[in-house]
Amino acid sequence: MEDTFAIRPIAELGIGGGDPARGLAVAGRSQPLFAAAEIIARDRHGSRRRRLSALELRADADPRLALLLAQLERPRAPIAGLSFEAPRIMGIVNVTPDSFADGGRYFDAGAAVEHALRLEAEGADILDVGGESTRPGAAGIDVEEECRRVLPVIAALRAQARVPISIDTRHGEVMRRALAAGARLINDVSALRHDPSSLPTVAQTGAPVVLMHAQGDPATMQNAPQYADVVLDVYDFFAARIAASEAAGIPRSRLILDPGIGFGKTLAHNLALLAALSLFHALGCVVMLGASRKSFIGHLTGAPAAERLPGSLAAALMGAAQGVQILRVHDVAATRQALTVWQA
Ligand code: HH2
Repeated sequence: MEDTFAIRPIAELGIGGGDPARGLAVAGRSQPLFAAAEIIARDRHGSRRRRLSALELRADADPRLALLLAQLERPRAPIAGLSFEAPRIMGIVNVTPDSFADGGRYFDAGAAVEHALRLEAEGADILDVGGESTRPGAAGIDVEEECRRVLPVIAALRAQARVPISIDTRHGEVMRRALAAGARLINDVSALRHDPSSLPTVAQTGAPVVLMHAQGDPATMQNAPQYADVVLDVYDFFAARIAASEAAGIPRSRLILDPGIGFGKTLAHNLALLAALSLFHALGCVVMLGASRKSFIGHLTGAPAAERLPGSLAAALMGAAQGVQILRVHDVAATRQALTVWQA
């Protein structure tokens, strides 16, 4: 196992109440500000944690801390024309017959476009179009069928929507054709590992990409997922995928990291990740969270997918309070309202 060295901003100074000079500002933003950080070091003997105040962290002579601190605080470059002073909302457009929360409702291209335009009107900053369900147990689909589903929707949205469109796919061929049709951003739940052509495709096209963590394939990923320490294992996974992306010619400034809630994770794994989202900022990328209507809310509350809006909003605000820059959600209007109140 490679050694892990990480810093997790903790102790939020409070909305509007912090003195920027005394706090840690994630990606150059004034909200949220953190008073301290947990320094985590893991090697084959185990992990050690200690706490430093923001002032102690700045004064520490360890060059590894200085590097992580610089990556934590550096403002993120805009992606697909979007800046990140405040959390952005990605609205989900599933052009699938079988998605877990809304399968079949927007399978028709016209219905999908209408739905996407409604999400834009409700305040979505990005529209994420997907043609393949990656819910637990889902079987993969043929690339031609995936293109038949998503390309007409992307082409129509390119003409009618003002916000950037992202393509949710694991396939290099779909990425290439979706970008040609007007998509600006790639969202890959396999972090460019599922299809060997995806890494070179993203490198050549210059598109920004979401690298999502998943353990295993959708068909089998919920069969007893295991981690040594889920939070640190996901952190190490991101570090490795960032290195692979940079080696292929994709700069860090074009990468978005998503811990992949529900993808090869138990309830305890999902909750541990939700509680530690701020850890991922020191990798120097935009961080994204997709918790909307997911099973962990059902496991905690018993609510079916259609009745998980309150839990989804709570999870979105947990993300916002930890500096997450993009929230991937089904319920855009409600999330926008929650964020407006959180930010006020
Ligand atoms: N979750 C899903 C699909 N794509 N992409 C990212 N980056 N993060 C996520 O958490 C994520 C994702 C699953 O949700 P959904 O699209 O609603 O369902 P399905 O995969 O069944 O279409």
